[in-house]
Amino acid sequence: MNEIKACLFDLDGVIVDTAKYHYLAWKRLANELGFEFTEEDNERLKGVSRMKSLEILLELGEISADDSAMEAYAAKKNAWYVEYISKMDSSEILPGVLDFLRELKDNGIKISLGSVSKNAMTILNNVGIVEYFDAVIDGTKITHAKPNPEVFLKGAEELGVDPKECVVFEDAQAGIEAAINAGMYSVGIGSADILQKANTVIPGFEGMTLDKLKL
Ligand code: B16
Ligand code: MG
Repeated sequence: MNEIKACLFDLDGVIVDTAKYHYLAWKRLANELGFEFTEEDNERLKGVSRMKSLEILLELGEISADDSAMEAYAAKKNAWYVEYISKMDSSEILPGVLDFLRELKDNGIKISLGSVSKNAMTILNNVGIVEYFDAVIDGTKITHAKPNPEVFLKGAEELGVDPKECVVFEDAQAGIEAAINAGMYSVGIGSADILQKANTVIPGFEGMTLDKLKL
C-alpha cells in the first residue's frame, strides 16, 4: 500500500463496544411493541443508520408504521440508548486501542473518526479520548450512511490527506464497503469470515502496531 498518512476509525465495535447498548435499547422497543428481538437479529443492525435499523426491526416484528410513528419509535429508542451510554467511562475503551492511538500520534499520523452515529461525540467525551482525534466525522455531519464513502472521504478532506494514504478500521461489512468505495485501505476488526472484502482482518487492537500495517 501507499505511505500511511491518516487512520480513520469507526466507533461502535472498533473503539468501544456500544453494540450491546444499541441491542438493549432496540430490544426494549421490540418488547414494548410485543415481539422478541435476539442478539442474532441485532447483527443485522451493526454499522446501519438509526432509521434503517428501525425499518429492519419493524420488518422483523411485522409491524407497519407511518413516518410520524417511525420518528417517535426512533426517538424513544435513542432516549434509552443515550441513558445507557451516559454511564460509559474509559474502562469501556476496547483493549489495545489507546496504545495504538498513542503510537499513531507519536509517528505524526493523523486520526479521524468515521462513524454514522449521531451520538459519537457524547461517547468520545464520556470515555475521554476526544483529544486524540484531528477530525471527527459522525452522523451529524453526513447525509449518506455507509456503504456510501462520504463519512471517510469527509474525514480525509478535513485532515488534508489523499484517500490513497488513508487506512480505515471497521467492524461492519457496510463500513468495509464504504472504505473500498472511498479508495482506502481497509482493516476489518473481527472475523475474516464476515469481513471478507477487507484488505486484512485483525481480531482487535491488542498487540497491534504501525509496523504490522506496513507489511
Ligand atoms: P445512532 P458506527 C453505528 O455506528 C452503529 O454501528 C449502528 O448500530 C447504529 O445504528 C448507528 O451507528 C447509528 O447510531 O443511533 O447513535 O445515531 O459503527 O458507524 O460507529
Ligand atoms: Mg461499527
